[in-house]
Amino acid sequence: MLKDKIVFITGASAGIGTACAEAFAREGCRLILAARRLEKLDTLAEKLAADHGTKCHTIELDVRDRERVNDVIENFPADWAGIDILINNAGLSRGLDKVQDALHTDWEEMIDTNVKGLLWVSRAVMPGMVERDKGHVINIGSIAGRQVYPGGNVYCATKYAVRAITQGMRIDLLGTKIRCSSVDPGMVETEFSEVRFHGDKEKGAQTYQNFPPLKAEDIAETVLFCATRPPHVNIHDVLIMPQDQAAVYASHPRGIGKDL
Ligand code: NDP
Ligand code: 8X3
Repeated sequence: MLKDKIVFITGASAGIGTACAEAFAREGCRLILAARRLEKLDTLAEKLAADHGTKCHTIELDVRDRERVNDVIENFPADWAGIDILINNAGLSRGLDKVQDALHTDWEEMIDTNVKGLLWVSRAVMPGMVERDKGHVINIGSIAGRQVYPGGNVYCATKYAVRAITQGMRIDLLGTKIRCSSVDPGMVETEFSEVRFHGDKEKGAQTYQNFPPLKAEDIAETVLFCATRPPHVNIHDVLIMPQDQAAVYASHPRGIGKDL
């Protein structure tokens, strides 16, 4: 069903983005892989080529840089221009501080990446989808876009924004054949927490010690599910949580190594 489809994944150098690349590569897709760490993308592209014969186009891209986003997308080689699926995954959290204590630079980074970056990429890709009257935009939201938790303030605000933007996209695309979905995970073990704590690996790892978190592959499978429904079906959103996480800050402390 997805053979030879062109899938553009932002934030493909780690975590959920990498897992999505692997999932769509297994389906025979061609992949545009974007992130700031080009060497990671190139290594991933080599692995996917060896494992599945996947054709990849890798791009060093900071989604916050609107001019570069436009330039890159306008100038894709002709055989990469017809993007079928856009996975807006690039995103991050910074800090877990109270509003009265937080760093404004953390706020700017989150808003510029999670909200404005998603918009810049979507604005550049969606006109081509509308012209071709086909495509699927899949935004990675979060449980944090549905519930606010202590210290989550601005990160949660960005994910509430993603939820609003996804709903807005669906309304704006009404009458076209373009689908728009969001996949909203609870806690997933990736580089996310290390990034949240500004590179503190130990503190990042502690986040995942209380109960078995989701794996990036769980999210990739869910994204793939959204992308493989028949054309008359649009999955609006999927909330996916670890079994031991009933709400964003209500979890069962099962303990380390105690798998379900
Ligand atoms: P990771 O930190 O493992 O991966 C984040 C990815 O985003 C990396 O590939 C990173 O690449 C990329 N990225 C960050 N900033 C930019 C930027 N300015 N331009 C381009 N790429 C960027 O985290 P996850 O895989 O967990 O996060 C992916 C998405 O999932 C995010 O939107 C996150 O908010 C969301 N999410 C995560 C959850 C979790 O618990 N982990 C739960 C719910 C949602 P590079 O640094 O190379 O640019
Ligand atoms: C990431 C999940 O719970 O850390 O979006 O906000 S959480």
